Amino acid sequence: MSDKLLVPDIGDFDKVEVIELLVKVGDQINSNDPVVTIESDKSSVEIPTIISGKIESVNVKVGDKVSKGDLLLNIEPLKNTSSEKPIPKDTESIIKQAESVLKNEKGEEAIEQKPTEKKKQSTIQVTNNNDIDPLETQDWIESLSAVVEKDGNQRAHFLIKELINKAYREGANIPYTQSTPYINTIPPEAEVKSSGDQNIERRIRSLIRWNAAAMVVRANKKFPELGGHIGTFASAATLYDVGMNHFWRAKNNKFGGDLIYFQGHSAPGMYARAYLEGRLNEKQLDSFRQEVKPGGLSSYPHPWLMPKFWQFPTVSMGLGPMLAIYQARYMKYLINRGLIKDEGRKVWAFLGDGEMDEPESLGAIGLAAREKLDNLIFVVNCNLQRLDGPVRGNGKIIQELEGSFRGAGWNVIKVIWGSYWDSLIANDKTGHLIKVMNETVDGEYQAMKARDGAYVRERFFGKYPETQELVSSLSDKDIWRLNRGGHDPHKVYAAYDQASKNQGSPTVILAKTIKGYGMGKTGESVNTTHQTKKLDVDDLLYYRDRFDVPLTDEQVKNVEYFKPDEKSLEIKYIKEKRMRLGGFLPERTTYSKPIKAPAKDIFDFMKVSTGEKEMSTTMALVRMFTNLLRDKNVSPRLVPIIPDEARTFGMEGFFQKIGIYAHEGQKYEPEDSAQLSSYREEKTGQVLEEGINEAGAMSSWIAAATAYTNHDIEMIPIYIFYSMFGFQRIGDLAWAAGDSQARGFLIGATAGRTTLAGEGLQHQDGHSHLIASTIPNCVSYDPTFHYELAVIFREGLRRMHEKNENVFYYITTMNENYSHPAMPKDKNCEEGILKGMYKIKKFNRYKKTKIQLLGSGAILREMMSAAEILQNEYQIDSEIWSVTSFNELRRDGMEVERYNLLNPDKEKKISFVEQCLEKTEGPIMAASDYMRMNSDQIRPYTNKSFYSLGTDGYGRSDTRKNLRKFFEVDKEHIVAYGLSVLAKEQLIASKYAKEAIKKYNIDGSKPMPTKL
Ligand SMILES: Cc1ncc(C[n+]2csc(CCOP(=O)(O)OP(=O)(O)O)c2C)c(N)n1
Ligand SMILES: [Mg+2]
Repeated sequence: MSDKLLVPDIGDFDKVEVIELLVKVGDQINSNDPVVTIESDKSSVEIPTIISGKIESVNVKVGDKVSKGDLLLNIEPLKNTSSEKPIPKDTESIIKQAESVLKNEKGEEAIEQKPTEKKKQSTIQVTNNNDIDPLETQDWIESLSAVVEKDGNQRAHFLIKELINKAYREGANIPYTQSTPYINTIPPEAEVKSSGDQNIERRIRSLIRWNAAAMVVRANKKFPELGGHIGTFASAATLYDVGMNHFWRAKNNKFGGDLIYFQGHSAPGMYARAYLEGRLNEKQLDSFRQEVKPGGLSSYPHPWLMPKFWQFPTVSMGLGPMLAIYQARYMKYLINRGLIKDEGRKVWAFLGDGEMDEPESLGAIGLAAREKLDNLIFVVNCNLQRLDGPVRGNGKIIQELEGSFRGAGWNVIKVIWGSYWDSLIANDKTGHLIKVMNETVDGEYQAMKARDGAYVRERFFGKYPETQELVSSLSDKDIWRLNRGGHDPHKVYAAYDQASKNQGSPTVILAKTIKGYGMGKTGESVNTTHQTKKLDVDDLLYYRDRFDVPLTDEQVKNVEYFKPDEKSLEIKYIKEKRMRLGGFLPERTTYSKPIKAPAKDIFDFMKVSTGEKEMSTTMALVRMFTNLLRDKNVSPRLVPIIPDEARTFGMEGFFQKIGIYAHEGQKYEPEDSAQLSSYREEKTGQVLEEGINEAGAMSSWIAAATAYTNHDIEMIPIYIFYSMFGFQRIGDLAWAAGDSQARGFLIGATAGRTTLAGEGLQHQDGHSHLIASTIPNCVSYDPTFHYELAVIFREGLRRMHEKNENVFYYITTMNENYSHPAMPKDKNCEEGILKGMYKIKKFNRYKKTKIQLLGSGAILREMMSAAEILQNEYQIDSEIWSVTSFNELRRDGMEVERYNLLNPDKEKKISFVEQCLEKTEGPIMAASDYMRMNSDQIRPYTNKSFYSLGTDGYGRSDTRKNLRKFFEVDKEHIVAYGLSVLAKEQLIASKYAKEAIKKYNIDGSKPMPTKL
């Protein structure tokens, strides 16, 4: 007896066309193998079998329309499996998960709560003036201390939580606080000590500080216009040094390497270290910010300019934090999909406290906590200043950030006070010191570090008699020496150690530092520090003395670099530390293997006519993806990235087919589990379904598009977005992608100003191609027909992922349904598609008057219709060119023009535009669904008369027909304008144009759409 495979629940669709049979009679098939592809007017989906066995009969053929319950196949089932009903996949995974949870729960029960080690009695006491019953308070505090001592922190935490819950239930309105007192999170007794030689490390750090400052000062002396920053790195030197000496592991043949996002403005410090390490020489340091000649050092981290050094562009503030979060997330994605090993690698991101005001900086912290990114560590250098002044003069940035990060679920480590404060805090029996610490605002903290010890005594310790007393035995110099946590290598080490070991959540280290640390009167903690790039001789002498740099006065005056002998302890130490950590950082290398581009025949179905069948280019693209998923080389590397728009683009079939990535799998049975396109989340899922978050999706795309260097695995990310919410929304990230040498596809779907009919002003894109054209390594196309898309996409795969060219593709697709012709047989067609234009049709009946019509994307078809009218009604011949990329044509034109200007004596080269058009007759009229500027781009590269039509102005909702009329890119306007152009060129009488304007009811008094 055979089993019947029926059409499953396909959602809201009925009578859906079978477009492909993937099996035949006699084939042996296994559960989940796709058997047919069906296609509605919006999307195409493969139907998998749920029965394993041999196919006895195929009961449908291509072109049939099927609905739920229709018979697809008769299958002779495999023995043993026939009687067992297959458990639907979702249910199976839910059962597995439930079982694992049960196991976990048991495991957790079995874990005994270890009481924490006995600690010194807490020194933090409440000194609240509003305390109406201090004795009662004391009772409660003592009870709590007893619990901590006897049963440990966990128990104390539990009791406090219960108390708060109880109070809420009783109706008490308890103010919610997300911040802890203004002291270090790690108490001194819990600090893990560094094994490093602190003396040598200090000497090394001092040299790095000096050389970094010298580099900026020297560049500025040579060319005062060059700029540079000293104050940022001066504040962060210890934060970097501890990481470099003890924590950050480089990539080598045994380990994938930690990924470090360096704060952009601290670049001089990284160069100064590379100099001591022998990676850069003095000549290179002297070419800081002089990059026009090869070998210069870029102002900030730019992989494009220093491709063997920098890994991540960070200087557009706010992008680094976001990119780092998605980088860490993508690392887990690759691990969970089994594409890379889990080696415990970390992503570290260094950020400025001012930078945290960028909405992007905090925008994705929720995701990091939700996805338990314990491979992620943020270090926020809280020097309390940004460019103009204090970050939070009237408040406390560390406390504010602590609240935000704790609220989001991060592990927060505050590193506020250095070791010199330890004994003072321990002796603060009354709690007044902590009270002053809590009460003092950042503006005051900053001002104190711009003054001296006496000032601090008066303004800080002088606030209460108790704190005054606490420092009575300290000299002003001692008080001045009381250091901030971020400058204390012991405190920084302990924080990094704890952060590295933290599990289950991301960590943020909030390190308090001083901007311009060590720069003295000119730079330390003063509002102008950020832009200080000149230091006079006195400042330099002060800086030398402050850090004991072994240079003579004369050498200081000459602002000489200092590098100890290769055999010196310092150089040996610095190198040995890095060798133990696997190599130098930062360093950008690539060992990924190319992916073989799929055979051409995988795209063959897109080169034949669709006949009567109408489809959009978005749908053609989705069909193409489905086919690509059958290519064994390409399939596992595809990373579809969709910000909550899969259904809009007809991509919901991917949910079942390749699953949605979810680090916890799927803990619920989805509402639509019985349906073919059910919302299937899985730990090994392939689709990145990012939610309504274009910036996050773009960050994911960048992580995937640079996996070839950061993870040594070539991936093919395809981020498909509403074109209007693409480049316009995430333009700066796209720029960073170019800098990062990203390789992958960006798809601007529902593109064009008139193609997306009913959505209106906010949705209709008429300029994304222009923005794309600003990125030098972004290759962009606006194809009309499915074969154009196929040729472009395959070439993209070949260039980027097989030949490893550092370019990325932006392709627009539309949601307008029409039939697609077969690919022209002309052997030059493919070349033309890729270079930007090819002749698609010719009208040559009358051989009197001719016009060249250049149409792009959605408007090409209007051009083709207009050409027919021109021939049939006006006896005008024409040649129609499909322009797949004005951007690419312009690039070619610019290059050719430049060559000709530079080589006036040589034979002239001819631009591709001119190659196509030079021998043609008649003026040129070009149009696209974008602003006129799009087609105007090629105007300079032909000597012929050139006219542009386009969709300048704000979009609005209406039918496609009305919109095209409004923007004057419909066939009627093209005819009328075409006749006008011919009249202007004196090729026909003007009356024809006038008549056409009248005939088509074109209102000449209507204002330009830009004014409406
Ligand atoms: C998006 C963006 N806006 C503005 C700037 C210009 N800028 C460079 S550094 C800086 C101040 C940085 O302050 P902070 O983040 O606190 O870093 P710090 O130098 O204090 O460590 C500004 C405004 C920039 N680089 N990027
Ligand atoms: Mg700052």
